[in-house]
Amino acid sequence: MKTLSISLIFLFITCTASANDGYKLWLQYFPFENQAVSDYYRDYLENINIVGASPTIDIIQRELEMAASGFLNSKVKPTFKHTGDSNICWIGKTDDLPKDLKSAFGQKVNEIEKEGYWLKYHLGRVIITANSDIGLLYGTFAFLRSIQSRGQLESLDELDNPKIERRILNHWDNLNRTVERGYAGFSIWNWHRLPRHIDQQYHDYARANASIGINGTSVTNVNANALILTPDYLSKVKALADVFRPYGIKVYLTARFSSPMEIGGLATADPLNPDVQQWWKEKTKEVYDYIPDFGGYLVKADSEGQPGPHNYGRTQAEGANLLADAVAPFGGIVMWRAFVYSEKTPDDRHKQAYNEFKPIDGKFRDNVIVQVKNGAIDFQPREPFHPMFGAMPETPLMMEFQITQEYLGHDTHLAFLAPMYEEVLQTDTYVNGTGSTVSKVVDGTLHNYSLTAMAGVANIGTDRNWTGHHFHQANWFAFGKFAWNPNAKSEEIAEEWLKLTFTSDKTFTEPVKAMMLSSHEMVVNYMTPLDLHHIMARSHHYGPGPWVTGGSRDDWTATYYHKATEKGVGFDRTATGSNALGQYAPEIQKQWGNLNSVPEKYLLWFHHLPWNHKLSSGNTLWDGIALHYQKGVEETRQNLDTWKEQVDHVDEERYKHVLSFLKIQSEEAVWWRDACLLYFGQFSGMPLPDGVEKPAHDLDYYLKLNPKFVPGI
Ligand code: BDP
Repeated sequence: MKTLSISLIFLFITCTASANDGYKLWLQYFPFENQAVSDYYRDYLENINIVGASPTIDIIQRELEMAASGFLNSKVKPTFKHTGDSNICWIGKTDDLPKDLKSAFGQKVNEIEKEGYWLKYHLGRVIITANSDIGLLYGTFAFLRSIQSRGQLESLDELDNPKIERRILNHWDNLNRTVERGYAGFSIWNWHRLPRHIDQQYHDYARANASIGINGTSVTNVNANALILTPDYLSKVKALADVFRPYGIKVYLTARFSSPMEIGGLATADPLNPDVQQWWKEKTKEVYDYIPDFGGYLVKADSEGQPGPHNYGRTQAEGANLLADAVAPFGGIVMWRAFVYSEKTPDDRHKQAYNEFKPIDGKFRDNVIVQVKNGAIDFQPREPFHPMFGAMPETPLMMEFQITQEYLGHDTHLAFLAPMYEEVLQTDTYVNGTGSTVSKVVDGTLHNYSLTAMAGVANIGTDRNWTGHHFHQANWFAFGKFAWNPNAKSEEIAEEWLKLTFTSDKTFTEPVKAMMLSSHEMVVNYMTPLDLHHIMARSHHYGPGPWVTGGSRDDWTATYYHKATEKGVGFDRTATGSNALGQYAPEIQKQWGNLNSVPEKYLLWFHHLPWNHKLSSGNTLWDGIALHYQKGVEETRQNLDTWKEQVDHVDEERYKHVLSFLKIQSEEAVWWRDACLLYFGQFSGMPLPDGVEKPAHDLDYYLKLNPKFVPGI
């Protein structure tokens, strides 16, 4: 048996010199770095037996061909057999397992679920088995990942099932191809050319998603346009669905609640009106005529100007059930967003969704799942988990993460979001006693939800590398990993992504992984330390705007959230304030409500404190804030140094691209620090502590900065 000398391979650098625009994402399949490595894997890539025939099996075969030609740097195609069991790489469904494997594998194959797979080394052979073609595709990608990261094949024994049933990207893409909160160019959906032109990118998109287990995509903005439900557009959506199907990806659409009026000619969209109900039933049947496996509707209602059941004095459940009844005969679902808050700001925005949804827990149809953002405000750099998680035992809840960086510096600021996702998922809600983590709510185990799902607001656009910043590919990748397994670990994700995308060389992966893992906290440091929040510039949210006040809505201003005065700063959400804290379990109320036990990372989210309040470090609150800003700035500089040290490990194109973005980030961290400290300093009246650099300009300078045409709105 051949074994791989791992130590050997780290001596070699895989991806220097040649240009790489990043289009291939984490599916680079770099050539093997030397003969020994090539000899070790070659047989497994060249002699493959795939049992079965289907469009998905064809995709598996193509993927293996691509991988082999990449790894082996040759045009020689692997030999595929579709019968027999002689080859050393065997891919086939559990029912087709050859006798010897069946008896060797025994009962364990029964642990493989619908979309799961088992990747196993057995007596010199690599076996990929599953119960569905999609499971085989996932297993094939797992196999290729293990080769890409130069794993030992002998130790392969990966039986993996997704813990969440629906793993969905949400595109906030408009029909005119702008992307709301999108910073990587325009929408990749070219509606004008569809359905007659099918761009190769649609296949590449599906392939990338399938490689990380994503099995759904909602292709249109939640601020929905009813036109998407007209025949013209449905034929375009059908064309996309046809491309995505063999990759195991279902299409979902956002439904505008007022569609019956806008495209149906009705006078009302009241969910209890029989004509409205009939309209949705017929419209939905039409959708299924185009797309027989259509996933269902995603709805933003009664929020930020979107129409909804409130317009008719109905509840969110009545609104959701209207659509749920329409999709039910076809097996569809409704993802009803909980991002509902009033135009009138009657109460702390933090409390509004919970107050609206909690009383209607259990009132939704079985095929409705309520889609809840990770936090109660809006995708801030750090938010405590949304109090709805754990509070709705009778209604399936799904997680909505934002992958695109609306509030985290847009595409030029490196922020690896996995630690942020992990932090939320691993927080204990305490609703069913200790250990009731958010992840257990979302994977359905805590309340036995029959439906489980996770959504990620995509960061994908027409930029050649898909995501603007090369490192933000890692956030798409990480989302896929958490959707598959909400207990995934950021560190493993970062390491795997780096190996697949750049190189397995530890002199590269170790420092760069450390840079990634600390990058989210770094952004929190220079933007919103100690959980200040929503202090970004108005509307486009690019750059600092702690001074934003007035205008159409109070809860879209910074002053509403930080409440800075000479007396102090922060939002009192304890019982003496808005008591949003009261929406959490008693254990959390006790811990987060008490200044001695509240984690400092949530301090100003829940407490309004005087500037001279003593932090655990012994610093005053003012000094603490200032030092965090300074630390964030220093970390961006450190990252520049770390990256410069990688010059020999990365192809020139990506090296320079990342370097230039890191420079922008470092400059903008200074902008954030100086603008915020000058602004808050007016209230604290305290000097900057030692170690914090003096701002280069006065506050007026920052107030007047007014970047034009910021993307994403
Ligand atoms: C906010 C965005 C806005 C979205 C909204 C939503 O600013 O563009 O439409 O969330 O999630 O984060 O519906």
